[in-house]
Amino acid sequence: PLSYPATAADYQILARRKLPRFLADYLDGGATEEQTLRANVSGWQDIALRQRVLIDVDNVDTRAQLAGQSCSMPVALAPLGLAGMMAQRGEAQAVRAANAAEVPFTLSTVGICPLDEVKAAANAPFWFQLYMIRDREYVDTLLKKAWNAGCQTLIFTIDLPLPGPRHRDTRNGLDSSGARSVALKAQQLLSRPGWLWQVAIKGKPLTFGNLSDAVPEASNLDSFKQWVDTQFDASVTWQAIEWLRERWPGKLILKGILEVDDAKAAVNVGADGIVVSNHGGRQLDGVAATASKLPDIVAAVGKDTEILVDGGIRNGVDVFRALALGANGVMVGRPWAWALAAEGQAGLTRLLNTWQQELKLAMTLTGVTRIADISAAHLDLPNTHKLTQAGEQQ
Ligand code: HOC
Repeated sequence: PLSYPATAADYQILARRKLPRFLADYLDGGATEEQTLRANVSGWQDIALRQRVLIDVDNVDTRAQLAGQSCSMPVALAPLGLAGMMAQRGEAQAVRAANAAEVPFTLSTVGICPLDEVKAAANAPFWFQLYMIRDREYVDTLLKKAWNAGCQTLIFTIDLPLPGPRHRDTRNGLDSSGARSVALKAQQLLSRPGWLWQVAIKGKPLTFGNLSDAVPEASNLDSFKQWVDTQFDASVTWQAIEWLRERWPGKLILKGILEVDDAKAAVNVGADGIVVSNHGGRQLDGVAATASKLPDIVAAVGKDTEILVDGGIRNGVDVFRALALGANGVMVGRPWAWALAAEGQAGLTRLLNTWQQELKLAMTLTGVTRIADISAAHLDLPNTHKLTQAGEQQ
């Protein structure tokens, strides 16, 4: 049965009440005017479904495979920087919730809990996300650590040659130009949840996951953020995939593809999958919503590679919409961190269960019983965008 809180919107409100403003804004915010951030959400909402009746939908199955892993539904938790600050030992709680809901969890390079802590908390393989930081030896070590922690899927984020302009972060002093002011720090300290107070009072250091060894003064958020922001390597090209392939024996998924030509290039370099993504509207404001870019990419490369999509997906019906446009699955970002911030592991498990129920309901009322059978035929698309089946444009 459904109960309150359950939706991403419920959890966003509760998360904002609990988190210090700089963290809530870091999570919620996007680049520049946040137009793409909003467009991502409305891009899905604008797609109508076709209600069908008197079809045998007694046995609807939401199960699917993502990167060869069996899941209760084709939804994976996206990598989120600093996610582990949204709740105490946040990523460890999140991986337990993901395991309970049987969906893959992705640990970010700039997460808080280190790989071995997440491994100890997990009872299924999780995914690791990579930023190509300038120190390649460190990247090499990270890849080995991730593989040894049982990660079989690497999500390589390719749309962050440098951090996007996040004005909320600048307003809150969480940017690469300098530390938060003393007044701001005091205000933020007063609004900290209990466990962050503990950190402040007892001087127990925050750890910065897998980067702890690499970052000078890594117990300090300001210096961590400044160091990280200088580490993104804007000189990375497609050749880096070859370098990665030599070092990563598992599946390789490229995250941050928005154009057909880049999707084709990803297939050509042998990626096992792609994530159609604009980084949740956090990088180049003004690029199109992922929902509007997905169909052309599916048409161009859908048969050759696994396609995930993220950005603005807020419920199980949005998951259905993405699958109907030809995605093999979705990655969810902010909603999982909202649920984690609001209610920890239990909240995230509940959010994921709600999404599964919503996906099942969408399948039931559109008359489709298996994930693989969801197609554009279940959407009420405007004539100009009509698809005969997933990936084939008229
Ligand atoms: C302090 C770490 O994916 C984001 C992240 C990347 C930035 C890392 C900052 O905020 O979009």
